[in-house]
Amino acid sequence: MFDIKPDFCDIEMPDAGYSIEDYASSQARWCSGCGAHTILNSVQRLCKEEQLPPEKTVFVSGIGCSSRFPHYMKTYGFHGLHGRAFPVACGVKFRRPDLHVFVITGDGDCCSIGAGHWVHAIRYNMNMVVLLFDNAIYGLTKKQTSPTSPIGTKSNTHPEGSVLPPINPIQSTLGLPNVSFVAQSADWKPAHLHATIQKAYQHPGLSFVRIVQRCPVFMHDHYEPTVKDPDAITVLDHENGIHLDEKQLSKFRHVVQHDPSDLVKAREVAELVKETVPIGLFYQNQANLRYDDYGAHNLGVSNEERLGAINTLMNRYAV
Ligand SMILES: Cc1ncc(C[n+]2csc(CCOP(=O)(O)OP(=O)(O)O)c2C)c(N)n1
Ligand code: SF4
Repeated sequence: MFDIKPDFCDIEMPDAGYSIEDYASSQARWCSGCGAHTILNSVQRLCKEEQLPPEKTVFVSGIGCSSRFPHYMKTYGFHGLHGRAFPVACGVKFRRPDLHVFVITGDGDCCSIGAGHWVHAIRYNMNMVVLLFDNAIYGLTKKQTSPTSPIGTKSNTHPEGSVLPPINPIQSTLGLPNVSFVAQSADWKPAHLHATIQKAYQHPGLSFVRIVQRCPVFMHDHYEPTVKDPDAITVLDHENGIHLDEKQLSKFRHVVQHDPSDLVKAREVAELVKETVPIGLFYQNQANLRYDDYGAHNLGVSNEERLGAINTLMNRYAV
């Protein structure tokens, strides 16, 4: 007999202050040198800085190397089906707007099999942080062409080199209705990456962050020149953008001013990717409608009624 008590989500935790150890779970099993390690460190740091209660924080992923992320967090997590992180995360957020929701997805997971969900999650603009780990390849399944693989990428599905132009996830997201936050960073620029994740967390709505992520095992030749070339990156700077101090900013050779309230300009800047990798905040609009706000105001269903419905449903399967 299922009888979930209404107070199950009101657990009082001691106010001791959370440390990194309160968020770090088992040792990450990604390859040595994989860019995902830096992203994990940055997210754990953010959780500590923001003192996110682990029992009020959930990481939702699909399938892929990147999607193993929830296993390495001592929070709630949902390692779902390939391409299905977004609908799960939207369901969680809609029913539990009090939770801090993060989506971890790969370029195959988000831009291929999950592309339909990606489009609608952006449009629903629920308050969550989406981190797209873009290594431009299917890593877990050992090197198939992904929708973001550059033309000519030799892979197990295209031994002679891929033939189609890749999707630019930044440009595609900027083209969607109700888009409210789009940023890009690179795993080998940890200060910028962390400032980007902080800014994304503070945004009220869906923050879409594409992280250019090294896969040294299957895409070594693709990333190595970019990582080593000081001219390969252009920083988008603005007082309302991603904040870097003077010292951090001085480490970049190419810095351009970009006002993140200008959507048309943001789409132009996203094209820069052909010459360099632009990192920074492309676009932010805090005024867009959020479907989780709409839900909270319009559902009119109490916690007790919801739990009663869950208990009734579960009892159908209890013996
Ligand atoms: C429905 C379904 N289709 C295909 C697969 C096989 N599969 C598992 S991971 C993956 C690709 C992962 O690539 P990406 O999302 O880029 O993540 P990465 O491993 O590179 O982090 C595929 C095709 C699957 N598990 N489920
Ligand atoms: S295969 Fe690539 S993406 Fe996957 S863990 Fe190894 S380095 Fe990372």
